[in-house]
Formats: sequence, structure tokens, C-alpha cells
Amino acid sequence: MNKHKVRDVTVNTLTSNLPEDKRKQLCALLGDVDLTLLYKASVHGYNASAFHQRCDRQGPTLLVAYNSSGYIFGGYTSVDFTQSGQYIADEDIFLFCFQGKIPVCMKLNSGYNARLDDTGVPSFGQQLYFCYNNQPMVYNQGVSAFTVNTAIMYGNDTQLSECEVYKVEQSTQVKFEVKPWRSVLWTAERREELMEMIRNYKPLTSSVSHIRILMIGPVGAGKSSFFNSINSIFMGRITSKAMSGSAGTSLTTQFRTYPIKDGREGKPLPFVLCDTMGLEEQSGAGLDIEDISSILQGQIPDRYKFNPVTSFQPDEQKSSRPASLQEKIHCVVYVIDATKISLMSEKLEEKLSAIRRKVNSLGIAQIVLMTKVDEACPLVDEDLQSLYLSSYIKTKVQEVSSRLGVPVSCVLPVKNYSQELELELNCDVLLLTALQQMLNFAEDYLDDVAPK
Ligand SMILES: Nc1nc2c(ncn2[C@@H]2O[C@H](COP(=O)(O)OP(=O)(O)OP(=O)(O)O)[C@@H](O)[C@H]2O)c(=O)[nH]1
Ligand SMILES: [Mg+2]
Repeated sequence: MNKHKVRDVTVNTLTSNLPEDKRKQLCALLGDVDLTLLYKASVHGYNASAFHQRCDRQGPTLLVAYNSSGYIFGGYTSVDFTQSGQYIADEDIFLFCFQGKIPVCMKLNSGYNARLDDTGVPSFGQQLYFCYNNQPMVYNQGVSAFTVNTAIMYGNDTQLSECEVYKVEQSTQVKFEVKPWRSVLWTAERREELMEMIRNYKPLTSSVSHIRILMIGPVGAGKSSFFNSINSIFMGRITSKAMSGSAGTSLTTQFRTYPIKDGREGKPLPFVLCDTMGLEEQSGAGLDIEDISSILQGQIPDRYKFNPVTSFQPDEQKSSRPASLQEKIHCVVYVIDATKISLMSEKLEEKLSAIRRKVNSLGIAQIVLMTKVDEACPLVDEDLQSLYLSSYIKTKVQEVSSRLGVPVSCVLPVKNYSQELELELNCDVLLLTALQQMLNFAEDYLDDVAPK
């Protein structure tokens, strides 16, 4: 079960209780790491000294507890246990549990006084104790360090059936696929060919001159950056017309429709990219489904300022005339950050699936753009051409596909321009491939709704 390098015989004989699917999810949550089992309470004893003997000075660790009601839960700390008697600040500390199949994380105390590094049993925030009183128990002291819903976390069943601690190490194994799982020609000719196809593209439906592509996705996923990247490619230099960056809430607050020109003096290209405000998990924050519905139907004008409290109210006179096919959206692109997929909350997933139902009902083409592949995988960061050789990216694509309920073939990984000062061939090829696929899908949709 534990395929990782084990250094001594005692450890070697330990068998992990963690089911394979949950182990994989926790590893992905921690950014592609390896877990090595250090301590197993049923073998070494539910007591502080046995725990410290095996877990001190081991770097980042993950504690996984089990109870007989079937709950698997615990916590991660990035700072060594050393029995220093000090309060530890740990920005990365979190508690986790599983809701259904999905791991849910809870951050603690913004990292401040994350835990007391004493000689006692492992605890989080001096509040949640594992192996409490040197017994197979979990104990929530219920002080105000943080709020934890113990009913969700462990079904209020405080009796532990097992408690394990794993050493967490960045995966050293470079996992390469033998053959790329999608083929891409990373050449200047291919880039030129793609640009030429996009330039010369003409929708077959005569009433539509431009394909309207709508970008939807969580805050900070890279929607505005995708427009900036495509604009940069056709302008031949890095541009940043749409504001992009990072903030707690969406940086984009207006609905923007961006036509793109083929070079500074060039002709407009046959598509328009529509940028929206980011989705947030709470209702009454971020973009809401009513607004999306109005956008899809072509009722929201360029520069409309979103109001998270009330949705768009169509102008009585104008709305008496339904928007023409030309003004409607022809392809919806869900922009998802590759580094955040496992952390996506159930609420956000629900919001996305409500949007999907709406888009499905209108029959509009849909695609997922998986951004930040460079941040997600160090291999890809080093060389973008290894994208389709990285098995990590492959699992991320599969994860997006299953969480959003879209076929794997509709998930397109890209790296947007973010800090670069110059264009880069590999980046361009990926971005243009994604754009061309969007045009193809939109074409299928138009063919379906407005046969010639
Ligand atoms: N490394 C890397 N960074 C990216 C990528 N795409 C976007 N970013 C960065 O992520 C941050 C957020 O990107 P935006 O384009 O502003 O995201 P957005 O979806 O428009 O966000 P809101 O408008 O706030 O909802 C910026 O700092 C970008 O530079 C990518 O593919 N790779
Ligand atoms: Mg934006």
C-alpha cells in the first residue's frame, strides 16, 4: 500500500489505514506530495512519548484520525514537532475532514499561535487534541481559538479507532508519461497556421459575424488574463488591457466585451471575448446566475457594472425585442485554476453546476479552460512542452472533468501570460489551440440552432 521509500524496518512493517482514493486526494491537496507513515497509535501506543519519539523533527506532517463511525479527519502542520515549549506560527496549518468523497479544509487562526509545541499529545490551536489523556480519543476543548464543527468533522464520535501521522515530502519522483496523452506541434509553423485559421474563420451562419465567447469562473482564475494573453498574441507584444491581479473579491466588476484586432492597425478578428466578474461561493456575492442568464441571452450591454445584491433589470422597451443570435453567447468557457481544483468548495461546485444546467438548457457550447498549469506542476513550469507528459496535470484534467461533469476532451490546459515581458512560442501554441477549439465548438452550436 505504502509505495514510498521507507527507511527502517519498523516503519516498513506499518500498514496505512488510509484508503487509496483519500490518500491521493490529500496528496493533491498538499501539492503533489509523498506521504510516509511515521506513527500508528494502535502499534506504537496512544501516548505523547511514543508520538514524539517517531514524529519529532520530521518536517511537515499530516495527522489522520479514524473513528468507528467511519470518519477520517485530522490536520496538517508545516512546522516540525520539537517539544520546544513555544507557540508555533504556521501559515499553512489546516484541519481536514471528508464530506462524501471530497476533502474539506479548515484554516486555523490565520496561522498565528497555530499550536503549542509542547511535550504533550498532538494538538491543533491548543484546542483540538488527538490521543487526549494518552487515550484513543479526540477532544475539542471548545475555547475560542477557532470554531470547528465536530458533528461534520467526526460525527461527534470522540473515540478513535486509529491515529496515524505521516511525514509529508514534496514528491521527488518525476512522473512522466511514456507517451504524451495529447499531441501538440510546438513549432512556429503551427502557431502561424493556428493564427491563420483563426483570422480567416467565418461563421457559416450568415446572420452571425462574430463568435461571442463568455468566460465564467471563480475569482482570480485567470479570465481577464486569458483575454490579455490572446490580445497579446495578435498584437505581437504583451498587453494588459483588462485589469488582472489578485484580490479577495473579483477584480473585474464590469461586464466587458472585448473585440480583438489582428495587429495594431489590423482588422477585427471574428470573435469577441466577454469577461465577467468572478464567482464566489456565497449567495449575494460575486456574479449570480440571473446575470449569467441575461448575458447568455445577449441582454447585458458592454460595461454593465455588476451588482451582487440585485441582478440585471432589463430595460422594458429594449427587452420587448429578443436579442438576435448575433448578440447572444455562442460558447461558454469555464475558467478554472489548476492549483485550486481540489480546494473548490461544494458550494462553488453547486453554483457551477447550476450554471451548467442553464447553459445546457440553451444548448450553448461549453469548454473548460484549466489555467495556471505552470504553478500546478514544477515540470511544466520548467518546460511547457512537458504538459502532456505530466501525469499530475493529467489527473488534474480528470478531476476537473469529473467535478464539473464535462468530458475530458473538453478540458483545455493553458498557461496565461502573467509576469512575462515577451511572448513565448509554447504559450502561444497552447492558447491558440484552446481558442480554435472554442470557435469549433461555437460553430457546432450555431449549426445546430441556425441551420443554413
Ligand atoms: N502563473 C500563472 N498565473 C496566472 C495564470 N493566469 C492568471 N494568472 C495570474 O492570476 C491572477 C488572477 O488572474 P486574473 O486574470 O485577474 O483572474 P480573473 O479570473 O480575471 O479574476 P477576477 O476578475 O478577480 O474574478 C493574476 O495575478 C494573474 O497574473 C497562469 O496561467 N499562470
Ligand atoms: Mg478579471
